[in-house]
Amino acid sequence: MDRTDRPVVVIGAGGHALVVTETLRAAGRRVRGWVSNGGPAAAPMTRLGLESLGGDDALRRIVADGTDDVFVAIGDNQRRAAITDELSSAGARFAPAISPAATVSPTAAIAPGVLVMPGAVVNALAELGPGVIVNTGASVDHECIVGAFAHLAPRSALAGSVQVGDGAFVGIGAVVIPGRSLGAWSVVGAGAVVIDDVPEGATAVGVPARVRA
Ligand code: JB2
Repeated sequence: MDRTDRPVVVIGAGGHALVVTETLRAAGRRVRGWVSNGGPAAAPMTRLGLESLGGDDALRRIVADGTDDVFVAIGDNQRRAAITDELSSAGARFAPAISPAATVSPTAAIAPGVLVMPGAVVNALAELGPGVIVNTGASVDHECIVGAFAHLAPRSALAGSVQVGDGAFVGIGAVVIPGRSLGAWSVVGAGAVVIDDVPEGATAVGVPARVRA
């Protein structure tokens, strides 16, 4: 079976799982259902016509069976990283979820488990690590390097050659000028304008962005 013919099981059942499911479908993938540790009741995923396949026990069986690809659709960067690491060790295969309404350079390097949402732009020689989220309308310019499990929120923008550390979060509408670095697990607040490097684990907010004490 061609890899793109493999069904996909979405992990998570919240708002992030909704947008991941629609992106997978738009990219031509069949989503077989979802697994979550939150139970099937009232999950928004039912409104997309999907069913719960169970919780983490079901997920272990699905991975061991090997018929499906999986996509970790959990917005929290640490949780997404932890689950991905566990599933990688168990031999899971991770689908990409790249919207056909995004513009992705053929020279960009996209790791497994990356989400690129509609309206996003990923330019020449950019690198997106495993589990990165490039959310709706976000842009990643030439030669940016975005570390594993980072999240670029909607309409955020990285200018050329920005480096984003693992697990960093760039808030909605925030921008980063060329060549700056965001440390691992740092947070950039909504609408911030980053003109200086942001240290590892720091939170930077405002215009221009300042690290919060
Ligand atoms: O260990 C787990 C686990 N931890 C959380 N195993 C499994 N199988 N599922 C897990 N989950 C599931 O992830 C929860 O049961 C829940 O269904 C989902 C998280 O949903 P939540 O509504 O908390 O957030 P989200 O990740 O869908 O969306 C957040 O992040 C997005 C990027 C929100 O902030 C969104 O607004 C945002 N766009």
